[in-house]
Amino acid sequence: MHTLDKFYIDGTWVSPEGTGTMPIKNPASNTQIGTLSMGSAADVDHAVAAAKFAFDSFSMTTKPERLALLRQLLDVTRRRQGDLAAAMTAEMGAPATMSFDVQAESGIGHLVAFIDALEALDEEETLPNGDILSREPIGVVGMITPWNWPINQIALKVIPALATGATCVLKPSEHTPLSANIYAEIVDEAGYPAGVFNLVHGDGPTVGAAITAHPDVAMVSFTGSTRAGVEVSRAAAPGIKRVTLELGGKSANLVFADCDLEKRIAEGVAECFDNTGQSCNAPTRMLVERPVYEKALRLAAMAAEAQKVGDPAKPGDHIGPLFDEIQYDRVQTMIRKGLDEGATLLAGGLGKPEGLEQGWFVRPTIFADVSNDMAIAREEIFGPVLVMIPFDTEDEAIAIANDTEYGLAAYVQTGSAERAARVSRRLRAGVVAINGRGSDYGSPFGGYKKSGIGREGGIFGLEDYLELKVRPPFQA
Ligand code: TXE
Repeated sequence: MHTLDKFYIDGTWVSPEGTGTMPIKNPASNTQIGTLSMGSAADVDHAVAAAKFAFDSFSMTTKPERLALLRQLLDVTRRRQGDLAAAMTAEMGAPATMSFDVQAESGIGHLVAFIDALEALDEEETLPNGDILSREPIGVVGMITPWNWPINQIALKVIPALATGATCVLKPSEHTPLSANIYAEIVDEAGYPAGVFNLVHGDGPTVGAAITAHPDVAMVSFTGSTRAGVEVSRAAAPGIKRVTLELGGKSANLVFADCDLEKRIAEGVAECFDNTGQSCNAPTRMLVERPVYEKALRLAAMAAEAQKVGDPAKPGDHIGPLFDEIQYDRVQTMIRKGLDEGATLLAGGLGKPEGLEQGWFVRPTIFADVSNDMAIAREEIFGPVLVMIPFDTEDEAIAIANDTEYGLAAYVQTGSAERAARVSRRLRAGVVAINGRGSDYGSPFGGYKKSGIGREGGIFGLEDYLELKVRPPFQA
């Protein structure tokens, strides 16, 4: 049993002012594995005061000093990769192998890319007009992260603050506090000055809202639902804070007849089911060119059949459960909607897979003959549910792909380099993957339209945390 009854504030673990608690649950067994103390606005005040005080000196550190600290952070993160992975498996059901190789590894991959980006960043330069431009850390940054990629999201927010000389208050998802606590231990061991990084646990309406509205918080970086993203934007507006948002998606995967169909369909299905479908950039709408549509349905059904679901504590390439009962109910409701809307069920369906009745496991599901105006094609389901839609022309495929309120990612499968470039240019999405290859650590991640504001990762991720200042060249 884990008892998380301390917050990391001002370089030390302190008892919270808040008095509430919440169970920490394992989604595979639906059993309680710990208890989390929930913070209050007073805890946020304490953490922000520490971050504000620390900003005075941390913002004046040199790039070599910050690079040295980041390299220490890298050493400790590498050493604790297994602990991070085990925590995420326990608290949100990421399968052991994937949790280590991808979920926990993201804390290392992003860090290496941020070190490269900081090395390349010009903190001061002379503009063509002779004025001097400097890039300075923005101040205290409030960070609110979700439960689906816990360390990935924490890394994308905390590291650019540490890299630029900003200070921060992190509120991780109340559902994934174990990995967040380990991350705080990592930052502590790396030797950051007190107050540079602070961790306050709690729920969105209490702690999240207090961070967002706090007058001494200069910027809020949020990842989560579009609903909460709107609330964060509203609450931050009176303080004229900078707000970056990474929200939902309903990303299209455009499959053209000239691609390696067997491979691309199998991979497209697996990518949609990865992390049990709980990824903002999951390719959840597969658009298939009509002449190969029937064959694609057969291949997709085979891929769904081959998708193993199982105990996340065991190594292997299976997927685990959804992360909690609310998410399970949401996914069941959407599958029911798909059936009611008249889509053809190609694989999976309602209920739990056989033998996995205890946890929040779902059946990997595919709907065929979907039209893009059905709810299952428009709403983010956040479970292993794929919809397949046929198209006749390239123009039609692009129109369907862009006919969504989101714009995070898009996927293109084609044997033609010209088509890949032509189609990518017309897709209204921040990240385009081609033939199974996505972008690497250090590339900007973020979306168009209701998928968000700003970009995370690498040099563009650093820029979000910087203010620009100009002054003339000195003349006596
Ligand atoms: O998210 P919430 P939920 C989507 C996905 C999922 C749905 C709901 O479709 O099914 O959102 O998930 C904090 N002020 N995504 O309800 O509530 C909250 O405490 C400040 C996509 O779990 O948005 C947590 O730390 N903060 C997404 C974080 O927001 C608030 C990842 C996310 O929780 C707040 C997660 C408020 N008013 C869900 N309300 C992605 N982009 O990948 C909540 N929070």
